[in-house]
Amino acid sequence: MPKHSRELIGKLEYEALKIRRHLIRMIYQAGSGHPGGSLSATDVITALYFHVLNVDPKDPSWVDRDRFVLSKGHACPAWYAALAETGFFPIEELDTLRKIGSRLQGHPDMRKTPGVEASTGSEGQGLSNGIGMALAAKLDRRSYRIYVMVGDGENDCGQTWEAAMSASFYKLDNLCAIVDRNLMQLDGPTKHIMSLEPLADKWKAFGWKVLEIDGHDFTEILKAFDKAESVKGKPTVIIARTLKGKGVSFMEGAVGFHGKAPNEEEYEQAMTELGGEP
Ligand SMILES: Cc1ncc(C[n+]2csc(CCOP(=O)(O)OP(=O)(O)O)c2C)c(N)n1
Repeated sequence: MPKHSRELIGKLEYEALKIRRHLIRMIYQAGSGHPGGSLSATDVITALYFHVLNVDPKDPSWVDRDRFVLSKGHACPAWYAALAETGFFPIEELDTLRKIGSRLQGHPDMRKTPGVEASTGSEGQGLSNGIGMALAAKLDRRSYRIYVMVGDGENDCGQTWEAAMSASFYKLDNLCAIVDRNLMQLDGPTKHIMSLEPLADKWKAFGWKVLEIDGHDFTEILKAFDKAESVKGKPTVIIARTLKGKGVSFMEGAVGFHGKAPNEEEYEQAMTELGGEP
């Protein structure tokens, strides 16, 4: 029997669809937010929370938990939905996104939200956060792992590369970065704003084990996480090829939905396409 059964893949596909519905509803109700980069990140985040991460929603600060940092913090609606669906806080709370006093702010706040390990949203800083956590695990001789998702636009930030250099210098094989390679950033295709290719070669040159996968194929996502866990002596980066807006036809590849909520008509169409009640 394959290690990742058809049943598991089906469950992850089902959970990802729920997360897509949640995040579209949350952003619509808030009237603001980032649907495009949330939808591209959804499948990797789903695989992490519903299969890979060793966490305890009832004890978010458990010392031996795996850590996840969403460096591209603007995609937090997908993260909040995964945290709620796995029991970190009530699902009804999702409807408070971006409201004054809510624990679910427009960018993740580690002081407010159970399960959020690092406050992010200022691009380029999450990998450094993850490196601190990975070094701490090594110093304390603990076996938890650290996962950091970065955007491809975020790879423009110099701090990402300083972090990349130090992670391999310190041989952080308990660290796995995921690049959400949706080929877009805030106001256009990454290649028009700052050329990133050859991206895999760059990460390799910085001393990382590099895996390249389809970031919407759960079999490939799970295999990559298994592989990352087996790599010794260096950190691993998974370059996940994704589609900005994945799952909602008029958001797919549409730069306009980087940071814009759907209007009522768009919301209803999106929910119909995602198989949910508007
Ligand atoms: C330091 C910093 N500069 C600029 C921004 C504004 N900003 C928000 S999202 C974004 C683009 C991010 O692109 P990417 O990381 O590829 O995200 P995705 O396309 O996956 O949503 C930018 C420039 C920011 N959040 N932080």
